[in-house]
Amino acid sequence: MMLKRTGLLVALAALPAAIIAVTVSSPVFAADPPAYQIDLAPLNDSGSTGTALLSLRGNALTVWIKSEGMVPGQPSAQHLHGSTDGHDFQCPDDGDDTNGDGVLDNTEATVHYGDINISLTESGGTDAGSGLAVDRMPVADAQGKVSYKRTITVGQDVVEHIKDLHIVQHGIDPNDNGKYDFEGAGKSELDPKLPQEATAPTNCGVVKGAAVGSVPIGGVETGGGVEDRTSAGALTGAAGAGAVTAAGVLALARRRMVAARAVARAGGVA
Ligand SMILES: [Cu+2]
Repeated sequence: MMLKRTGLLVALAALPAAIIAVTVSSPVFAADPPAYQIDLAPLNDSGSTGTALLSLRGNALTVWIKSEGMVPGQPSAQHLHGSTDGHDFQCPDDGDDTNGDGVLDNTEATVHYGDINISLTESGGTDAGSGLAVDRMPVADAQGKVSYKRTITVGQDVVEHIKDLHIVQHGIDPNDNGKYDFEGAGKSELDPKLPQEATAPTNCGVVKGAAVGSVPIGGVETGGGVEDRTSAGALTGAAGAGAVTAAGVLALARRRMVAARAVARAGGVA
């Protein structure tokens, strides 16, 4: 037992050195920040949140997603939405429910977050045509958590416009019965054989700092740009080294989220 623990400590102690070695010896990463963080925020009053990381190694895009507040035991369709031709799409909010039926459906949301660019399936095709391949999408665990990682070969347009893409996860449960059913929100406008609950977006997130390199909206404060570069740099060092460290970044981000919520709760009581 003692020996095992010592071994683990030795391995952990060696990790920072390994990260530095990989980062320094990899000019690609030094020249081109390879990793981008996305914070997933709830849509449709779902309460679903998460953190994702996009990492580029040439044309190999690795996507990590950790999210919670998903519908337990149900598949979550998830995609990279947006455009690679310079159009600046953003996440919608619940006020974009233009038909006023109380659900922000995918068609209403697509006006804001753009079409599916890549379907984040667990196996097989990742094209837009796989967008509703729920049999190949990740399934939330009993606690409503989704954990996803996949490396996908992408086109050069995606590499060059990665900051213009964003992650959307789908699947809501407004009638709170723990499954996708037609009673909660009727039929999906995308496919009447699917419940609206299965296709409506549950969260969305844009690449952090994307506005810096994209179309500026309004007056962007100079301070914001500095902050964005700082956080991107922090990710570059850790996530560029590989899967283990990127997972660490996700874990760190989650801890920060938990800490932030704890602070918020404490503030609320005080
Ligand atoms: Cu989508």
